[in-house]
Amino acid sequence: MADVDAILDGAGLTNAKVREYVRYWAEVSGPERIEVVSVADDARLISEALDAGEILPAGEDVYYSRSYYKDTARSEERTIVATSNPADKGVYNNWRPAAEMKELLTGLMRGASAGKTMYVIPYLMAAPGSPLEKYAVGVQLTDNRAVVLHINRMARVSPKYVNDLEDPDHFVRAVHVTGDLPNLGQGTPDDKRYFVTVADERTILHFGSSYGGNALLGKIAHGLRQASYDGWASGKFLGEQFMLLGITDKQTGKKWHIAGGFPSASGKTNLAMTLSPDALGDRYYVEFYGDDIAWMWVGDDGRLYGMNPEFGVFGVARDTNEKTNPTALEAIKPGTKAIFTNVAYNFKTQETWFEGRTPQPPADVEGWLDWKGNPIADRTPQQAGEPWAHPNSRFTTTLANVPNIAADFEKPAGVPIDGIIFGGRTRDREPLVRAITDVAEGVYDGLTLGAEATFAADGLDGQLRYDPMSMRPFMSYAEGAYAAHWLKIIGECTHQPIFAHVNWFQRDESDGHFLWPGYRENLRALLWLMQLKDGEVSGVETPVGVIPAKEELNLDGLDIDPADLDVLLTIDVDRWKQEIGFREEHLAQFTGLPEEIWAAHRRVAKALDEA
Ligand code: OXD
Ligand code: MN
Repeated sequence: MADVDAILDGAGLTNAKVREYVRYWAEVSGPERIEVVSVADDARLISEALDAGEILPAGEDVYYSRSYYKDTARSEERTIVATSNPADKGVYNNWRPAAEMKELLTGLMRGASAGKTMYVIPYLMAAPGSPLEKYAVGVQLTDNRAVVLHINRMARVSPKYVNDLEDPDHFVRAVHVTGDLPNLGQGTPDDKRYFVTVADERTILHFGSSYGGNALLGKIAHGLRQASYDGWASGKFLGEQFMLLGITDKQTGKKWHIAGGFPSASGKTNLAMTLSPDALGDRYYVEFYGDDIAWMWVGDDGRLYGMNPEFGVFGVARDTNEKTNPTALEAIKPGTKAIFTNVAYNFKTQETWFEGRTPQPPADVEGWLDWKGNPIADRTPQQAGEPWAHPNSRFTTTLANVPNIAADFEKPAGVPIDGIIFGGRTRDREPLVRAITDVAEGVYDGLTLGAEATFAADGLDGQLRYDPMSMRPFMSYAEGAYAAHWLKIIGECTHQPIFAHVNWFQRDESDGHFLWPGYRENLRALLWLMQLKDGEVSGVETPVGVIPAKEELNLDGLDIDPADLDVLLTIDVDRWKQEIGFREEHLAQFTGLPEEIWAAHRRVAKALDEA
């Protein structure tokens, strides 16, 4: 291996603590070469990756990559949060002792980068100058060039972000070693993959994957698990799996910002990138800030502020089309330098395709390969119905490629948050929108967020898979302390955001059709919420929050069956009473849940009993 110091000198990486960290892990994983990355290297790295066949061209300045076929999604069972304090063990964080995990991971990583290049990627998960900048600095080490290309799109990358730190030791150490993918026993009892965040040491050790959700450490492990832990440990902020958007009413000049958590497959990216419905003309302008992560803190003016720490979007490709998400399509068009992963690819025409992109796959199958690289033309009749793209196939593109990216998305001060919304895919019970003005009830609603699961075999049909604040896979410390931290941060605001629960997925009981048209029309529910916050409408009080009076919802130009609207704006008290029982069991798992949350639960239960 070349002289590490000479390489770091050559790259202008001067932080002595970073250099020590790079030397240590280079000793462990034993790469053949070391290279320090800056975003300015992207074009060269793209061309090297093309030459090596690690990525393929997918049109002008757009690329295609395929991950190993057993390595296409996040693995929750293999993901662990480790600390030195057993009290950090929660229901969802898979807690293990730090010392045990560091030893195990060091063993797995030892010599595992032999023959490869170790890329040193100094990054920042914030706009420079952000009040949270100190928590946003990290250095990822990876032995995978395709991972580097993704990080260049998802984070701000340059040695300048780590050189002049006030405390040179205060950066996240994020080590990624891919491992020998065909020999890791994925999904077997002998699974060798470990994705560990040693949260109290701000060290991330991921071994055994090159799929973005396991390998882009700035995003998934630092941006969420580590940030959520740091926010709690410092008492200063919340790090959540939230989208963030802005709405401007051009007629009144008002601008609102809304952040919100949605469990996966609940349309978070589509909502984040939404446009105003055509029928509302050009009165409302919707701006995109982020589709997956928000860090939120209390500003000097007593308002809650938020920002998206990411620099790009790592979105699910499936079902992205002109109707569901036109802005995403713009963000991945030729010239954007976007990277597709695990979609179908035509090696003759360099086109890509995924389910839901068009109603039918391309009619002429010549040249088309499925996500595993197998020719579609060779499929047997039995294989004919198999998807062309992996259901978790992705696109990766920078925020600036999204046409309605907010003009101030890089403003270090962040933006004031007016509303916090939660929403899952729920076929009944949840109305279109219910607003919650009490903070404890809002936090309670977030903790009991869920998305519908059909565990028919277990007799749990119709129950929710609870996903507190949509953070279930990213929870880094005990849930009771997490709830207390939420109450503390929002409680410190002198101007509190309004909470709400939204549901675009209610269905008709008899024929199953969706009662609400969804997509761009969802803006109508958000506009009502902001009007409620501003005192322009008063809504209808129910035991579970305030819902719109029918005449308050702006339905201009919307073709909706009045009977469907009735159901969307009603509370099914009996279903809710049943839900209260499930919630009680869910919350009872959490140790140390603040009394305010239990009190909120009891208030809602009592109001339902009296309804
Ligand atoms: C996720 C993601 O897996 O955002 O949640 O990629
Ligand atoms: Mn996510």
